[in-house]
Amino acid sequence: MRLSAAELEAYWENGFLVRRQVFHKQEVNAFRAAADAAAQTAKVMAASADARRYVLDGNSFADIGHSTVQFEHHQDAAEIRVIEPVHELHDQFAQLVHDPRLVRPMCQLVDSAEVALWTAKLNLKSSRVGSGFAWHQDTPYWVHDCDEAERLPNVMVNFDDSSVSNGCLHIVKGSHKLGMLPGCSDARQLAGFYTDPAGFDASAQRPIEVPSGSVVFFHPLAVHGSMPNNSPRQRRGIILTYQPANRPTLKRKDIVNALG
Ligand SMILES: O=C(O)CCC(=O)C(=O)O
Repeated sequence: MRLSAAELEAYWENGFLVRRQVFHKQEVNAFRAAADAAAQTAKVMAASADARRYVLDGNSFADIGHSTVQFEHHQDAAEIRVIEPVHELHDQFAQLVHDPRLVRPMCQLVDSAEVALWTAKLNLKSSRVGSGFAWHQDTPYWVHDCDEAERLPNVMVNFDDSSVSNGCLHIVKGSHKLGMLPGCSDARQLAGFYTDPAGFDASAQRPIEVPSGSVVFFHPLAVHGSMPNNSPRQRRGIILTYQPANRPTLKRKDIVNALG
């Protein structure tokens, strides 16, 4: 389960590393069912009296306690795009946080004997109406909550076969070496969170086209994003982010040490 020397070298050189079909068909089916159940729960939460609904750049969000639910980007969208954090919404995801297939490599990437969860995002991308995500790095989102934002590697577990046609993740190879890049400065409310395309070479982007059950580890400074899903196929996945053990999570501020 540990990353080989060649895999580690590839991660540090490229800013990402793919391992194909780490999770078996049955496990993937359970993740899909959990994703659909979590989306139903999130819809109920977002419609509850406790939810604070708001719109940013024309897109709908709801904050319920320490959870944020983001809806798809078309007018009056009912489909959910992102739930963060999601590990508390379904046992399947609560257990996945501790899976040694993720945790052992993460200990190497965090450079710590033990790791804790930083955050867990369910990224859904519905068929036909699934929205893209503009180029960004993760560190600008996290730098105010963590003193070591460069020590927060991600792993995305793909629940569906992912390709350019259903809006797979794209990562700009080598971009993690550029440090924290300037954000955009246009009129969008969230412009500053999107990386200014002048700061990196978009031609170095690599689409992460993988079969379901595959995982991609990627650096928090790696510029990444995705295209819309105009296909008839969903693209569901979870992105788990880890940190050294005994540190609090991004949103709830509890400590979720990984047991794996
Ligand atoms: O699901 C996507 O479109 C990309 C997700 C992503 O880049 C992120 O959550 O940081």
